[in-house]
Amino acid sequence: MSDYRSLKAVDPEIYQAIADERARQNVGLELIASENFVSHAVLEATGSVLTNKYAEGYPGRRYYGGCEFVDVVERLAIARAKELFGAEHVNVQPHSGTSANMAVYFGFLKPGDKLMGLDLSSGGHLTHGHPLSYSGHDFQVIAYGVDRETETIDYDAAERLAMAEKPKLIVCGASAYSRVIDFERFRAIADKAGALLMADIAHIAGLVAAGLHPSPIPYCHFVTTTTHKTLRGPRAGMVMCKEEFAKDLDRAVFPGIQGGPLMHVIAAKAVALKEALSDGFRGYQQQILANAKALSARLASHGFRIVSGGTDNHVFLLDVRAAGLTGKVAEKALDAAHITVNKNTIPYDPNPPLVASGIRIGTPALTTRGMKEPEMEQVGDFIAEILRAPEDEAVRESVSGRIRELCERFPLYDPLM
Ligand code: DSN
Repeated sequence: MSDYRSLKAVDPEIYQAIADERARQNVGLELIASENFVSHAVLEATGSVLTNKYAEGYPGRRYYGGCEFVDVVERLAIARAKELFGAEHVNVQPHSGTSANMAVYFGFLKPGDKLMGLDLSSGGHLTHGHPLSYSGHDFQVIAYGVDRETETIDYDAAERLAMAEKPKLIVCGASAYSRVIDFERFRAIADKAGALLMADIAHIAGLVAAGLHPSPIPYCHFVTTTTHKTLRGPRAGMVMCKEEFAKDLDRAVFPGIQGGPLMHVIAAKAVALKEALSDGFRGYQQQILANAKALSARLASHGFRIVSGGTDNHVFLLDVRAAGLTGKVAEKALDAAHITVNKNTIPYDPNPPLVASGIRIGTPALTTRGMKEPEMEQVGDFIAEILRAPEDEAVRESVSGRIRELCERFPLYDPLM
């Protein structure tokens, strides 16, 4: 070769965009519940020469030569995931949570089969049967929801639905749900209805790994997850299952729905899983929970309604109608002040998803920066100030300045990295 020039020299535009994004991450308050900041070690693995390697197949059974080192990587990732979650079988190749879910559907359902999942507007995910996703396109979808009063999953109604419809697969798990999910109850419903059960723990995987949310592993035939949310790994997915489904699951991932695995990302997953097995991870997850409680309580003290009255996990939904706003306006106003959240429908929302009546707030990323309850109270005050005066430039300037100072106290990535 060899072009040893730096990214800056080869492609200054991309270099600059990355530098700008690093600065944005450093100086803003990241409250998107599904985002986090990975360690330098995870970043290093993600940016490694493993990106060059084709490795279709599985360790020891590849369709390409030269796989001896990537086999080491994938075996380590699998072993660590098994140990962390207590799973019988793990496939670490899914590129994302969406492909992890797709692998289970592809492997164990036929087009037209009945799939039962949590409705998007109740906090479910697109891949749990939304009509615009492959999951809603290929399967006959039956959606369960949350109770209008408690805004928590209505297990009795879900059971009645399952008994009436007899789905082939029930999906439990959520993208915007702040309460504990009762996997044992779901298993009882699935058994009664003769269904398979899949838990999608993309959001709560770190809490489950740390023993701070009940584990779905004993109850579910399949457990899917992303690796980049509370688990704090690279952007990717993973599937766990009982041994009896292992062969069909692996075939569904490759060659069913994917080709070559992203070995650099699998290496980064292995690193993140090692971090999750290390001392300190449980404390980190405990702080995520404490921070979510502190932040939601502070916002409630400012007169905002928290959906379902609070949170048991890393996330909560804030009903912004109290400030006369929509989620869309709130997201934009907060973004302008360097507070990043996403608009989100709330249960039985009168507004469509692109407008929404709420915002979703999560604490994993700020917790990674080292922020604790006192900082959460400050952050709650910043959010309330902005939402009360979303158009006021003086307020925005003032809050942004205080956010800059706060972020400087909790540095993230080395600016020269
Ligand atoms: N987009 C993710 C989230 O924000 O929850 C789920 O795919």
